[in-house]
Amino acid sequence: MTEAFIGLGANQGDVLTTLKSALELIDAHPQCQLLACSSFYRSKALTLDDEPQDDYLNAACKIETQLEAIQLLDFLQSIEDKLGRVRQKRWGARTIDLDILLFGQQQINSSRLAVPHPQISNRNFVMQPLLELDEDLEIPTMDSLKISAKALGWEGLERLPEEAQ
Ligand code: A4P
Ligand code: MG
Repeated sequence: MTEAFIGLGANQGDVLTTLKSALELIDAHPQCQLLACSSFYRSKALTLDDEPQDDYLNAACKIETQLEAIQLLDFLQSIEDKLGRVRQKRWGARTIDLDILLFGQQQINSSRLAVPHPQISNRNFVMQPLLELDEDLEIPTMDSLKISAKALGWEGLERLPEEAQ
């Protein structure tokens, strides 16, 4: 059994409903159990070009799974497909993106999978939800999550108010 953290992001369509559906689908897998989910956060889109994109909703969840990391990736991609993800350009707008942020303390660098997710330390919309789930979370490729998150701050990021969660 492995404890894993998954990042959820969406900026197209009915984003809150889509993210909640993804969480239900993850928990419905016989070999995945949803242990906890962070709040939902609104974040400015990080893009690779100048084309404007809608804000994202981001969150993270903690699961326990009997799957191997690559099987979890296949499963998460099947959920993305089911929820209408169309793969256009890299970092383009999307109905749903599910990233494996951490898979136990494993470090993986294969053609399909990089874990811990290489962008964690650059993204407050990933670090703040992770902190909410586990203040003392240890990430093998990073110094203290708490200190890195503090250094990055809250620019472009806000927690959705309680009534909108
Ligand atoms: N892949 C490698 N490692 C992983 C991993 N740990 N988890 C591979 C999931 N997938 C992983 O992903 C492309 C390929 O990455 C997959 O086929 C898988 O084999 P994709 O979802 O098709 O494309 P992508 O998401 O555009 O690319 P990438 O590089 O995964 O981007 P990111 O890091 O997911 O960033 N702005 C805000 N505010 N909020 C966001 O959530 N997300 C992105 C996408 C950009 N800007 C954003 C946000
Ligand atoms: Mg991705």
